[in-house]
Amino acid sequence: MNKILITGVNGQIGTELSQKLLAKVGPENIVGLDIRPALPPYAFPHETIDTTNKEAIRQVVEKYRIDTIFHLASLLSARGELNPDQTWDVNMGGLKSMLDIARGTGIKIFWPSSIAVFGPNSPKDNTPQNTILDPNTMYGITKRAGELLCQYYFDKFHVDVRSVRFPGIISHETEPGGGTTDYAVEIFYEAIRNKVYTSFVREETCLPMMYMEDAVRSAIEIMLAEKEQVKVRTSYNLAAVSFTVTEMVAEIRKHIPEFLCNYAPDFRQAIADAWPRVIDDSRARQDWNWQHEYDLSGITQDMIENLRQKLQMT
Ligand code: AKB
Repeated sequence: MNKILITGVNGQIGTELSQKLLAKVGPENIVGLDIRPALPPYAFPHETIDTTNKEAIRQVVEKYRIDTIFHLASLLSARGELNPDQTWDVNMGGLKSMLDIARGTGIKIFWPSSIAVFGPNSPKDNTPQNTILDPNTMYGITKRAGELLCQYYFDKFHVDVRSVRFPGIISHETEPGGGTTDYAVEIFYEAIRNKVYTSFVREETCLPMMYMEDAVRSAIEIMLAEKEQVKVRTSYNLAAVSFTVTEMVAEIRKHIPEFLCNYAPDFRQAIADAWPRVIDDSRARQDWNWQHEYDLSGITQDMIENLRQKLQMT
C-alpha cells in the first residue's frame, strides 16, 4: 500500500477510510475519486470521475502510479430497487473497470460485498460462509455477481482482489444514503435532534451491524494480510453484533430516557426480511485474525457522544 486510490471517497465509508489511511501513509500517497466533487478541506488530490469510465480511471491510475485501490463506489440496496438498471451499470461496470485496470499490473484491490448476497432461502441464523445465495435485490445480485467476478479475475488473471461481506455500518461522520440498514444510523440523529424516530422496519427486525471504526480497520487489515492468509477469493462473511430495533431503542434510552420510536414499515422491510439475522464470520477470524471491538453499548455511547458534538446538541 504505497499509492492508494479510493473510489466513492465522499461516501459513508470513503470519508472515514481516507482519514485513517491519511494518518497511515500521508496525503502525498492518497488520491480520492468520486462522481461528486470533493468538499473542502482538500487534504489530498481528488478526481471527479464516474467509475464506469474505465479509460479516465486508467489515466488517473497511471498519473499517480497507484498500486492499491479501495473501490467503494456503489449504489446501495434500497436506492438500487428504485434504479435497477443504473445499479447494475454502476456496480458491475465500476468493479469490472477496476479489475481490468489491475490485470497484469500487480495492483491490489479491496472491494466490499455485503450481507445482501444472501436471500430468502439462506439460513437466517449463524449464516455460513458457503450456503444458499439467492439475493432478490438488484444490489444483492450485483454483489454476488461481483464476488464471482473477483474470484474469476484472481484465478485466471492473478488479480489480488480481497473482499468482505459488510453488514450494516453505523457511523457519525457521513450519513449513508440509499441503504436498507440506514435506519440504524438515522435513529441516532433523530433521537438527538427530536427525541422521536419513525423506523421504516418493524421493531423485531434483527440485522448484523458493525461500527465504522471496526469496518475501516477490517478493510485495512485484510489488505495488509499476507497473500496466503486470504483464502476466500469471493468475499468473507464479516460480523460484529446483531440486534433488533427494540434493543437499539432500549440502549439509546439509557442516554436519552424520553426517546420514542414509532414504526411505519415500507418496501425496505421485505429487503431486511430476506437478509440474515446473525452471520458466521469464523473464516475471517481464522484466516486473517479478524476481531471486532464495538458491541451495541459501545456503538451507542460513541454515536451519541459524537453526534451531540456534531449537531451541537449537548
Ligand atoms: C444496505 O443496506 O444496502 C447496505 C448493506 C448492508 O450492504 N448498508
